[in-house]
Amino acid sequence: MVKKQDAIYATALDEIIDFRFDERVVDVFPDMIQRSVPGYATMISSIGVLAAKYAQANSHCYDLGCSLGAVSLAMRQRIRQPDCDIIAVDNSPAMIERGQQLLASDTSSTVPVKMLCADIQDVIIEKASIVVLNFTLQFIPLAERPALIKRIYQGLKPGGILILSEKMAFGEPERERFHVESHHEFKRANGYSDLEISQKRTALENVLIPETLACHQQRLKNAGFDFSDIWFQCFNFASLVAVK
Ligand code: GEK
Repeated sequence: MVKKQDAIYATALDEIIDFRFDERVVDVFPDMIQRSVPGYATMISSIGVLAAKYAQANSHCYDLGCSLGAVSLAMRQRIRQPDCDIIAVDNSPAMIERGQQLLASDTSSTVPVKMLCADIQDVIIEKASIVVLNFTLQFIPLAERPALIKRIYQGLKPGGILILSEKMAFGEPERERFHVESHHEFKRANGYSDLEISQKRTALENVLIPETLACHQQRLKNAGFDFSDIWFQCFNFASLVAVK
């Protein structure tokens, strides 16, 4: 796939509106996420590796907030268990439309993938061996997060896993500063200007609400997960796994 370069925040804007996953974002999304999320490609391929191990026969694997379906495609390539399908959900119609085109051109596997345009809050989660929230929970209102995680726990089969990747907050100012500044340096190294970094930051301010690792782990525990651990981190971007 040819990656169109993200220049959405490259020129000074009179007014910066809250970030939305609209057609303009969809158009540049693979480039945007690759240049903005440290370790993104490693996380995607590693989720495929985890899917090979944890997918169960006769179960569903969920990719919640699937965007263009990168997680679904990585899982699909690795899953070998019979009667296992993938349900990919996003509430951006533009994402789902483009994601379905990419899925149609993927001939790497016969594992069925169903892509749905829906709010993840309205999707029934059942008979699940894997649920992935790859940078999605951070966009869900704080008050709604505990119930969603609990519903995921209840929908998982014993031995099933939740993979939860998030932009993290740190609480302590020195740690916060180190990670935020390192992330900005990562973006500069990938060609984003200071103007782009600062305008994007403003656009995400009210939309993407990060939490600390302790906060995520407590919520997972409250939902019923006895075990959770961080399996990947690069600067302020991390991924956890929780096992039922
Ligand atoms: C990847 N997982 O490439 N219901 C459904 N979708 C939602 C909701 C919701 N309530 N809220 C946000 N989204 C992907 C990357 S991007 C992360 C995930 C990022 C969707 C939203 O439309 C967007 O496509 C996705 O969650 C978040 O591995 O761009 O930082």
